[in-house]
Amino acid sequence: MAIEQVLIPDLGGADGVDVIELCVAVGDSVEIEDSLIVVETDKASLDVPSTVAGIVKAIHVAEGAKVNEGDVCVDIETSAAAESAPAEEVAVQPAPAVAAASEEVETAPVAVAASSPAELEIKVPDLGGADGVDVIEVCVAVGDEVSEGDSLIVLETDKASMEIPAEHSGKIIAFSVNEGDKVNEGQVIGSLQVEGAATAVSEPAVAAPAAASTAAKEVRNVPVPVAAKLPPAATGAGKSNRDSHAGPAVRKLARELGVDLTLISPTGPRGRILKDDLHDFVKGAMKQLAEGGAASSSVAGGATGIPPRPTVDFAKFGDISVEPLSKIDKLTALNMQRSWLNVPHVTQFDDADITDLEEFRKSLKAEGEKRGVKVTPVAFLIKAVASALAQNPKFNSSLDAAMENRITKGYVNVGMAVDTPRGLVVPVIKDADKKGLWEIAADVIELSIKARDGKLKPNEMQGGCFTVSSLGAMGGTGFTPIVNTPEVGILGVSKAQIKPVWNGSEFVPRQMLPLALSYDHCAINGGDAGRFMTTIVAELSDVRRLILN
Ligand code: CAO
Repeated sequence: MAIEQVLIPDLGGADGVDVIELCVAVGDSVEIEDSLIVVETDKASLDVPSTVAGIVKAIHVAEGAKVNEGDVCVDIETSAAAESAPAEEVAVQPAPAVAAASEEVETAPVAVAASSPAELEIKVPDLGGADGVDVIEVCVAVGDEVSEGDSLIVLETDKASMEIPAEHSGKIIAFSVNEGDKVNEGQVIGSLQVEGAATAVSEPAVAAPAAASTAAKEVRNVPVPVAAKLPPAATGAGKSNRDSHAGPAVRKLARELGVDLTLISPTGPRGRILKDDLHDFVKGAMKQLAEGGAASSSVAGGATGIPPRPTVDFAKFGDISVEPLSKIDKLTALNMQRSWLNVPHVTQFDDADITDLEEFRKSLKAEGEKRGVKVTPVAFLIKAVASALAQNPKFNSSLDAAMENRITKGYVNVGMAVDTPRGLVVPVIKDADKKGLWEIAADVIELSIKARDGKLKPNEMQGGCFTVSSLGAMGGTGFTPIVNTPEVGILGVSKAQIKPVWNGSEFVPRQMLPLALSYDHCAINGGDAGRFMTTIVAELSDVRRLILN
């Protein structure tokens, strides 16, 4: 039997990336390049493809878990081996059956087959060092029958939420935590009566995928992420969110959108609610609103009185084609809407005289060809913005979500909006204040090529402090960009034009670059913005000063 392990690929240095979707289940046949799981950073989602064809034998990650490069993702029995075994034989088996089947017996934890009911303590698993973690949802009550993998409670730290699954199937006979309690690793939170099931007592009560117990010994040695394991299908009419089966990412989004999960029809494997289900539900609710129906009380937006987008039957007027939005487009839409609704935007305008800068830029052409780097206007813009951020730290800050603290960053990372066939992405030029013009120009080229080729790594899109959005190559005299929250400002750049400028005694032709600075008026006042914009204009208008920075 040949079992191949598919590992989490290079994530470009990103750590603790969220698993947002499992695309396969144990027993599924997969081909090379089939998506196994989907991971998501705050900027992008990436499919982890299978590197071999065969049958999924074990899944070592769970939706909501955090993974790192090199983590074991899925075990696949390669096609040759799979052909000799019917599908049923690769399905998950109870631990004792597997324990009897192979040499892994020797290394497996002690498994005790209980023929009469056994009482097991339910313990809080390894919480990755976090103490006093909030219980945000209790999913079971005394008397409930649970299956292995069903969610018992949902915990939330300031970084992530995680579901704690049942280690075994059985009946809850005691349960001692309530919503709002705080729990610690190892804390006993209840008891489970287990009938005639194996009680693998040597394993900690960690959210290990069920399939792990059926596979090779390496599986047991894999560090198990402290995170969610999704439960099997929901049954019966849901009365509260606890009865809904959804991963932490989906639950978090539902909380943010104010959506009651019990009202959503799941389409995921084993009845899981996917992010798409949530989006479809919100769209449906908005449509209902548009059609004059009662606003769904489960959608917070419905209660805010924001008029929904109209639903129009465009086909009535001629041929139409309908294409689903790309994942990037959907993420952008969500981010833009969140920013638009949460952030009081103010946009202020100015023109920078870039006549000297352009002359200087052209003079760099020959050297640029030698170095293999073209210095475009965006490189100068990033340099000017980085310098202005260093001089005006308020623009290099974010407010926390509760708007009680300002977090000022000691680094200056500038995001650059790049228009790609897949949608808008914003790679980040790190430590832009410490880089020279050539280095920034090289970063601009490298990151925009990667962006267009869909090759950006998550960490290349993270950590931005401020964004530059240049539509200069496309034309236009001005636009009002939307702040990439929680950043507090964004600079929109339009096409430079020769304009007559009064120099005190006559009009002279100067090349003027239109700039639009949008800012979050919760974090930035007009005076701050005026100073910041003046700094940028001064930097761009005096190229000697700019390149000395
Ligand atoms: N005014 C006049 N000309 C400009 C200009 C400006 N403000 N900015 C760039 N140009 C010129 C460049 O000089 C270049 O001309 P030459 O080849 O003759 O030198 C040409 O336009 C093309 O520039 P470019 O696009 O290759 O390079 P860039 O550094 O200016 O921009 C990038 C790089 C990645 C920012 C840009 O290609 C891009 O994707 N812009 C779109 C960003 C976007 O979509 N913003 C909206 C976000 S909100 O929806």
